[in-house]
Amino acid sequence: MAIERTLSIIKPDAVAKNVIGKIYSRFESNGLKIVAARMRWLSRAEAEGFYAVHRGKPFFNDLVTFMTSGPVMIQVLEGENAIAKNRELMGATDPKKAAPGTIRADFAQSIDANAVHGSDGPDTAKAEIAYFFPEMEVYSGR
Ligand code: RTP
Ligand code: MG
Repeated sequence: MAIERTLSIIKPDAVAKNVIGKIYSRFESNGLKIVAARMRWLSRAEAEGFYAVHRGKPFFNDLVTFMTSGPVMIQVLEGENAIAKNRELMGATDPKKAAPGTIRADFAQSIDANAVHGSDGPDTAKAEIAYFFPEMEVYSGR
């Protein structure tokens, strides 16, 4: 199976709940290595640019307001099948529908404040990683 990289964001609700370490531990114990990381408080323009694919959707404004409501922890995860693996660990977008034991089931309270972001495919992973990290600041775990 291919070694992949994916972009993960621990959203403002989970940072405020002080569970960055608990979420990192799930990545690490499931074969995902943190190969870049930074804490940032996103500007509105940065959040709008990051979620540009959702521009025009009814939830876009609330999403951007939420993502700029406090600091976020942004990381690149590397490992076998990292994109799908991270999505599996995150659980469904709506925490009420997320499988037991997933990050969203355990740490999120609503579809808006849903604890984590993860890239949804190889193209978005590449673009999202480049949005936050120059290539020289991503350290291969191998
Ligand atoms: P994310 O991009 O944050 O990892 O979440 P996702 O792939 O599971 O969900 P996506 O469809 O990409 O939506 C991005 C974020 O927008 C909010 N959302 N609200 N009210 C709604 O119907 C609705 N749909 C999406 C969620 O906070 C979701 O994480
Ligand atoms: Mg998404």
